Amino acid sequence: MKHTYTLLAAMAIAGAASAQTTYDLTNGGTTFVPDVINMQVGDSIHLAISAPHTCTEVSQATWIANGNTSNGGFNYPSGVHTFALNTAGTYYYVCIPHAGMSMKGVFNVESGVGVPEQEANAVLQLSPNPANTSVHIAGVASGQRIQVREVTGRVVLETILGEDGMVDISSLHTGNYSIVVRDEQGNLMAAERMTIAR
Ligand SMILES: [Cu+2]
Repeated sequence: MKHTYTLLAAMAIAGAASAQTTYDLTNGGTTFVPDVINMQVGDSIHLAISAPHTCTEVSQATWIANGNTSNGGFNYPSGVHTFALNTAGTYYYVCIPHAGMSMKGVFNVESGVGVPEQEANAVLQLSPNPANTSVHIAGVASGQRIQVREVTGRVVLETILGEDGMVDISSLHTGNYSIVVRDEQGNLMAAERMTIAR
């Protein structure tokens, strides 16, 4: 019994240390599917997009403006590509022909220790972050649709941001999430990582 337990524990530790995930990213018409991917450093993207779409990294400012000027980062034409992201941070990308239609998405790449990198983000300011039972969202107008997603991409909470900017997250368990803001048409407006710690 003890032997079995020790073996399982060793396997769990080995798995946690070496686990790498490949996330599929494709397009449905002029939308990236999914348009938010939460991942860890070293995880990969398996990109499969049809012509004439591209997956082109841009600056945050360009992304917000629905522009299509490359920032010199990754820039994949239509087809199938697999690539890893080995530095933590938020990566913004668009489709060059359709950026003006808000065909865009983000990769939220976290460092392997489960603590998000702190970085300036003019789009969404979450406070506190790590959060406990509620989080204050600044940087978007009240009335916007807010989604809270697990690392897997599953939406676990959806609400309309009130005047006070507060979102009740007391029903969610501790862990890493992302907060995603969409407009009335469902277009991705902003995304930021959030940790819940208690
Ligand atoms: Cu496109």
